[in-house]
Amino acid sequence: MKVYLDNNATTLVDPHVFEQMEPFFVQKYGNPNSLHLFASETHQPLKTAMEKIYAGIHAPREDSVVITSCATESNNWVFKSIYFEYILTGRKNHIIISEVEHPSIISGAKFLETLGCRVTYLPINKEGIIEASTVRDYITNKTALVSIMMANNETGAIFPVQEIGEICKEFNVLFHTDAVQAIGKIPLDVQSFNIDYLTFSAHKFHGPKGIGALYIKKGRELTPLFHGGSQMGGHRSGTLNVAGIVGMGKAMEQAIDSLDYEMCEIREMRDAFEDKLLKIKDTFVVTPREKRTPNTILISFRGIEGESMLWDLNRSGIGASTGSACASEDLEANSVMEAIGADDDLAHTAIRFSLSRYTTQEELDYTLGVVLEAVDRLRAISSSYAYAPEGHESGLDSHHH
Ligand code: C6P
Repeated sequence: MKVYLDNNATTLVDPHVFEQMEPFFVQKYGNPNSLHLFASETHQPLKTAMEKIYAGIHAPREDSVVITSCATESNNWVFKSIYFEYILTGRKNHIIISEVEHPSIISGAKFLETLGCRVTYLPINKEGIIEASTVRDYITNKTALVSIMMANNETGAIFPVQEIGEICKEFNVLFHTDAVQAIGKIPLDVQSFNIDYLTFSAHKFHGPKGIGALYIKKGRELTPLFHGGSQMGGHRSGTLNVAGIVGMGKAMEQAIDSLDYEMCEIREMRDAFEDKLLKIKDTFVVTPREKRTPNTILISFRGIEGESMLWDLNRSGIGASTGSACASEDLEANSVMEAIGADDDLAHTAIRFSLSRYTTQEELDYTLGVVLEAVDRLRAISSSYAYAPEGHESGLDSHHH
């Protein structure tokens, strides 16, 4: 049996999405900016797709949704533009992010530091969540941008973005949120959340890879990252990825349509699976489940290196991860576990299971069996488990009490 439980890394392209994209490769391949019939036949499908994308995030018509190649590009664009508009000109010199943002934000912030920008990395609390009040504590009149993700990719922790948006509005500071892990999992509304910029990526919600977007509120212009032709109103030049946009539109529509299923059925399946995993001795989950996206579990098995567990799972056809896919080759401790102050042993033992609307009960039952066997096998040969102090269930005691 093959079981895919790494849906926070990427998702399968929904067959309906694929079906809608297909004509735009071999049949309707015109460049939308050309002046002939091959171009015109792409116009209506593009318009329909854009309408679905606007509707999905509740963006009013007057705001912009600029198509990019992925969330990484959208995030980079915001940071580099802030540099050109505020830091370079000397108007401001400070940005605030959380210490558990995706690498496409953290690396962007670190790059700005080399250019003279001051960066505050907000800590998460012991539940793995940013407290909105900490944003208020660190805003100064030199703060150009606050960038806090809507939901964390590793734990699924949902951050209080609405409250943070209000604080930013009160202090007249621009607010960006990386909503990559939120679309299709929790309700999202750019208007009531006071968001200036919002990032997302189609492949996280059953759309294709290589297409994403940045929402930009009216009046909050950005310096383009790509200068060139007049595509996307000159905000982001380059020939449009027609198939990708059509696919992202359909995927967004379906993500919104299946939100209830995600919030009820997937959540129930996730919770039941998690209950069974937590029955295993010396297991530990950071964020309470009601404060998480419905599909995600980050669980630590004391004494078992995350990579060893992945190996055993993989041998049995199960795909999971130790955290963010793009950080998984470095064998470092899980970044969220480190941020909450978990001891070194525990920080290396996290496994992320992320479900999707395609996940079945049968797959979870099978996975549970494999996990149980792996825990027995790996703990039997684990020296760190043999010597683990009695009663140190979470590994957090020394840091938080
Ligand atoms: N996170 C994960 O395994 P791209 O690759 O550009 O489409 O998306 C990047 C990205 C940005 N923000 C967040 C919150 C994300 O989770 C991701 C992708 C994957 O967690 C791959 S590293």
